[in-house]
Amino acid sequence: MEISSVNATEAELQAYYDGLGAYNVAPLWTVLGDIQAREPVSKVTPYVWRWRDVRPLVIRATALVGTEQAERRVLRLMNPGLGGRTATTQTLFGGIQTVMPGEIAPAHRHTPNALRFIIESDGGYTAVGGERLPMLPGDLVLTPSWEWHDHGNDTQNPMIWLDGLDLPLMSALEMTFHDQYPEDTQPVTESPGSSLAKYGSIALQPAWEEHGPTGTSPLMYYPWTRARAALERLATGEGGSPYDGVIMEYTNPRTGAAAMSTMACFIQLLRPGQHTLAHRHTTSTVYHVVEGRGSTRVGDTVLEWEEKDTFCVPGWAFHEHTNASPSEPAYLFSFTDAPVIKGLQLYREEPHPSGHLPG
Ligand code: 1HN
Repeated sequence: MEISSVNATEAELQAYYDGLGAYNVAPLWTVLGDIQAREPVSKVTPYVWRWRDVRPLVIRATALVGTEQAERRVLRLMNPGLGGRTATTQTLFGGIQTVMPGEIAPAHRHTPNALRFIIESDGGYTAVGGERLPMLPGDLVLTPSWEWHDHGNDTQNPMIWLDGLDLPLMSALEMTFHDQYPEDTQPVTESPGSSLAKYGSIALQPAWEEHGPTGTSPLMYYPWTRARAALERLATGEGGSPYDGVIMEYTNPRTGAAAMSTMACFIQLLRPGQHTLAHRHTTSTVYHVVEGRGSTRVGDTVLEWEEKDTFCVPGWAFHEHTNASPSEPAYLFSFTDAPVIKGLQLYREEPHPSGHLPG
């Protein structure tokens, strides 16, 4: 037996191809090169959404639409490579949400998992599991799949935060269910601080509760004061990762696994002047600059960032970070699709062969 070779004329081939569409069939061999690329080629463009541009747009929206018109007043961070899809990377969505003084965003639940990383606020809350969780700058609040959640601003100043959702993944899976709560707000059944007291006390966990396997964290609130203190403490001793500096993951305290079933969340400190080595991995990432300024080189693109900017890095793209300040640490929050990629046993990671990207 041998590999066969048949020589049809162009006209014969074209006539054949033209006749296929009517039966909803199409040749694989004309597209196999695209389908079977040697490695993933992401359509995601590395991109920075600058706070100095986005903040005025977000504030302007508050004068134009209320939470009556916009159940969630969110500006979507649209990846320029994804052709108008509601997507910041191919699996992750980032948006900037505002809740103005006196406003509430009514209670609902949906299958997409969501996280909130607070950018500006004096207080206010997201209610989840019957508890009103605080939302101060740098805090991380989780609203996992199918949990009722409502947001409220009982302060004098705007609340602005980064929403992180697995929306593009859920749309690809056609797995979006959504439900409206019969009231604007869910009843408050837990006292302030309950989630943190129960699940956030170092490695102590309530012993009377069932510890069944759970994909999502029972802890819904990770305060900035603790995250920052943990990083600062570690930065005095540990070298951290050569690719990410001192980086810690927000975990599910019961299992040590990622905070949510589809998204992993991280906080990292880049030391003054630190220039990390380059690597790549099959997870994509949305970053938010909590403090500091610097740049992230992604392939031959340089993303310059400063405080409150949000940027994305596609999967399987080499990237390295630089903290531009000689005296101050930079703090980056990020979320990735790692639980999905790792759960499907598709995680790969490799260092750049030269250590750093050229340029
Ligand atoms: C949503 O429900 C929220 O609950 C935020 O705050 C952003 C983006 C797309 C679809 C639903 C929220 C969202 C969202």
